[in-house]
Amino acid sequence: MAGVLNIPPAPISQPILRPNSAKKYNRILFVKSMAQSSDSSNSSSTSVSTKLESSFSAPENFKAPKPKPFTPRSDRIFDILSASLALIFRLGTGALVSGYSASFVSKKEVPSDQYALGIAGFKVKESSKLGPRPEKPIEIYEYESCPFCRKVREIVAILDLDVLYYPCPRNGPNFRPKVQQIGGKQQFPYMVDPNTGAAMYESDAIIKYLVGKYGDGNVPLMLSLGLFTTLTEGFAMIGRLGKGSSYRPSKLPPKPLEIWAYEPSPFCKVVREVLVELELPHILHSCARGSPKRQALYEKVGHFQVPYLEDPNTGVQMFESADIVDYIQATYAR
Ligand SMILES: N[C@@H](CCC(=O)N[C@@H](CS)C(=O)NCC(=O)O)C(=O)O
Repeated sequence: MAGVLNIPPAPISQPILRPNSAKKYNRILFVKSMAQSSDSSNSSSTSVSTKLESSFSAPENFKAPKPKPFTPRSDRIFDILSASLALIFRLGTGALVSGYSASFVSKKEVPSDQYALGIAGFKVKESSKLGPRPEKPIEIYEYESCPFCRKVREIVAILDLDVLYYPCPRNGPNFRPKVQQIGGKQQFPYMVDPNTGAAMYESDAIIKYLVGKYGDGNVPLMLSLGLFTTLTEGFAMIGRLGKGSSYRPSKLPPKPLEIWAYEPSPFCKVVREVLVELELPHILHSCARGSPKRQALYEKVGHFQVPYLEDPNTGVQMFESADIVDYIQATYAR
């Protein structure tokens, strides 16, 4: 049985500035967020209808695999190597959260209920200095192989934000029209902050907004180099040959999937690609090095490794990138 979610045209609640003029942080559009706008009584004939399937279950005989840190599945080694190229072109931008610091301590100094990466008989104790935390996830409309979208995903990792991503692959039938409807044009990335009502296009404007609200106000160097930033973001994607950019028919679930991940991890990249191609909305709990969410996940499931997926539509919870990709395809691809 299919349900229909009518997304009403976003009521404009505050001063409007043209979306393409949102170059400056203080020149922003205010719209009601998608997450807030579930009241379909507002909908009009111009609203975008998103068809949702109502019942999903895990594939037959599904069994969650055991986590195997830093080990690609043997048939996916090339995928992981090609996704790792980005780390070189972007000098690891997004791998560490704001104010990251680390110290090596002996294994005995870290209690067993505390997350710490083990290296060569030592443990790495990591910490961060994060800005104010948003109450609700930031909403971002974007797609994987767009260099401007990647810039925004890197700042999301650095600021350690949780984001509700609405994938907008080429020919995607659902969220591209939605951006057109709420922002006025199909341009990506497009961000809505349901905490403030701010909404804007333009990667640099989004980055400036996010560091101002949820960081220390400073744009990291690797994100502030203009053409150099854009070019290296483009080169970062060469290895993946356009993966995560074009729509593949899918069944949309009623609830967003939840994933613990961070932008530069090659293991996380391959999962994001399939989420985007199948246009599956997902809440990404960003977990770059130094993120306090690493400890939170460790406490929640007794282990830390990313990617980690929780699917509220089927109850599946799992580690292991290659198996997560197989699971998502088996459950949601048409
Ligand atoms: N076999 C796993 C490997 C995943 C993995 O090793 N992820 C790294 C991040 S790139 C991790 O979580 N390492 C543990 C840590 O950082 O503490 C997969 O394919 O998902």
